[in-house]
Amino acid sequence: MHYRYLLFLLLLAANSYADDGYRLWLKYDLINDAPQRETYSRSAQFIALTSNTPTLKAAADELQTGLQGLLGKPVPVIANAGNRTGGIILTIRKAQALAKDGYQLSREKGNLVIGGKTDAGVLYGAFALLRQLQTLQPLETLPRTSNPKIQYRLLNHWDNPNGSVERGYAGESLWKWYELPERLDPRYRDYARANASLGINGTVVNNVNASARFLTREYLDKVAALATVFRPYGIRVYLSVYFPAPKVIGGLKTADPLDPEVRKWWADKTKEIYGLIPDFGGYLVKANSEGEPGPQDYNRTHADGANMLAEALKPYDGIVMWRAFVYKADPKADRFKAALEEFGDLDGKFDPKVIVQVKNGPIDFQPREPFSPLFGAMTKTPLSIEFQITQEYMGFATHLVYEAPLFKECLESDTYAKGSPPGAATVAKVVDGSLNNHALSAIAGVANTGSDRNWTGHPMAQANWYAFGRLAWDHTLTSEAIATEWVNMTLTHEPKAVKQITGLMMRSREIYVDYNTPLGLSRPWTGVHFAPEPWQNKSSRPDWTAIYYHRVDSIGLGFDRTATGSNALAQYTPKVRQVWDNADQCPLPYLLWFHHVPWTKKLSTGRTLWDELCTRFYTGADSVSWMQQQWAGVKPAIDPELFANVAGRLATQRKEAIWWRDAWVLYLQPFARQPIPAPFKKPDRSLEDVKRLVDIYQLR
Ligand code: GCW
Repeated sequence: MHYRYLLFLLLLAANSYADDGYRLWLKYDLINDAPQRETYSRSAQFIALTSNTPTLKAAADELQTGLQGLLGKPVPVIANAGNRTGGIILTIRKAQALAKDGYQLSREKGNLVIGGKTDAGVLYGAFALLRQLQTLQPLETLPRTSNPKIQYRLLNHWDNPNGSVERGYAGESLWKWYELPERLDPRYRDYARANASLGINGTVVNNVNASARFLTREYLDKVAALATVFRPYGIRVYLSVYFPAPKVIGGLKTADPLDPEVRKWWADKTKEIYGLIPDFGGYLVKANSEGEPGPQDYNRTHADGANMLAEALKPYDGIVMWRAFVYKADPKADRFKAALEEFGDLDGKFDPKVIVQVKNGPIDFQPREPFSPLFGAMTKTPLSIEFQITQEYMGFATHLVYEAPLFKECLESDTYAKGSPPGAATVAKVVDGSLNNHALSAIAGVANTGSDRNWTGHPMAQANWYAFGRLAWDHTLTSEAIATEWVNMTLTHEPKAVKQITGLMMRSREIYVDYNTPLGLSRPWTGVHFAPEPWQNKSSRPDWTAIYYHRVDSIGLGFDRTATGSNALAQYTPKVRQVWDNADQCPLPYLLWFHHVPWTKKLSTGRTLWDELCTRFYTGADSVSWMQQQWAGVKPAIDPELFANVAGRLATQRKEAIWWRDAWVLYLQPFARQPIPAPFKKPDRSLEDVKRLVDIYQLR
């Protein structure tokens, strides 16, 4: 049989396998557009490697696999292009326009050149070229230069030594601690490829609620083994540390950060780590937060703790990421204000190797939060932003919520820090270091990956990993452009279907907010965080109840954070305050974050608060049917297994959206003492029915 024919049959067979989602967006299936294939093929007759570093080899490998799949023809890797033309050249270059990790795609002397200032830059360029082809963009759009806007682009894994993942909904941990360091699961490499394809360059492999075990030699060997797999892909490993480790595993009597023996312990431990992992990235710390120990146990400050670790890292190229997620069990306090109250005075007191890592919002990864006031207030300290990719408060792995609009909403928020004009001091500009001229810049996403074959449980949740990575590289990309890319690479090229799915994704977060926490409601409390349980009023601490957050009473709903209430608004710059301070002008998405609003108050929509809430709950839940219809409409363009997976999850989402709507309206109605407005119908179950459902879901 002619080899071309055989190849064709093989590709056909490969493409007709049911899609289990394992390949993520790196699908590399044959592209269906013959002229496009032809143009690219002419420019991809060989791949020339100008040097043989592991990272350049990884780039060549990826291109070879990718092009073979996409173009349906083998592409040889050669050592030197010599005078040959019509190929791809991978090379390090010193171009002015290139920042560290940046890449340049250009056409030079009959070849396609992928240049980077570093090996990693070339690798990112190789992925960019593949993306260009996967999204069917013509080669004519070259040359192109792209530099990352943020230096440290990290995933944070909340993975435990026993294989469980805190707030993980896609199976167990990816890391098989009991097999490491001897066996390296091939999946580690695919994990690294996926991240490198986005420009993610670091991974914190263990939970911020950290076990001291990770700093023992036994576990460091395991972590070092992971690092060997990640290294060629430009990914450095980091560890979350348990602050009292010097006591727990070091046998010291104290973990006081100002104690010389403790400092020496950390210096020695750090040296040991760098001996095993020469490119170790550094430490992430959750201290004096939710019961985790920290420097305050010794009457020291967060800065004392962070600076001690920075000192230990001084001889090496590593950083400290110190989390600002802190709040005390004070019944009179407003948790919203806690982080700035503890960190504000420390601004300017951190070692240059320290980045303070701040969650996007002041409370905790709610479906919508205002941006954290720290971003506008701490100008002397580099601040990293922490987003949560895993859907702790967003329906786990059953609800389809595309998160890019949430990420963007926060990044584009204006802090008006330092009296800046509109648009000059957005959260993005604080985080990328440009506003305050910081040398360090970082962004972190709490990973949604797990041992499920498709990595993220919900197939569409892959888009959230993807979107986080793309925005970490370039926060100016639009949510829609990212969704379009992802759909093209992952689901289908059929133009109508691409448009329809992108449209569905773009509306999904707003729909979720409507049936979950509309108008600025929030719903954290201690527990599994799946369904809203607005009636939850008992806990070991007041700020771990639901009533603490929504403040319902017979007069109205919402948390007064103006001067008549907790005055949390005073933590923002005056211009920001102005936007949110007045209940008549406050944008509706944030209303109940800042105001206790009477049930009968007329809102800008013309409806009363109660009627508006009901409208949102009901239309939100109904919109899930719209999502189902949209999905049903793209069936012919989608792999059947994947189609059925998403369709099934949407049906569950619909059921739960109605349940959650019912939970809220049935709970709130006795306070509002008003009927459910037409055309909506009163739920046909009772509050007791709904509560029982929640109990069942929480049975272990
Ligand atoms: O929202 C809370 C989560 C905890 C998490 C904590 C944090 C890792 O419910 O599971 O702990 O945030 O971010 O530290």
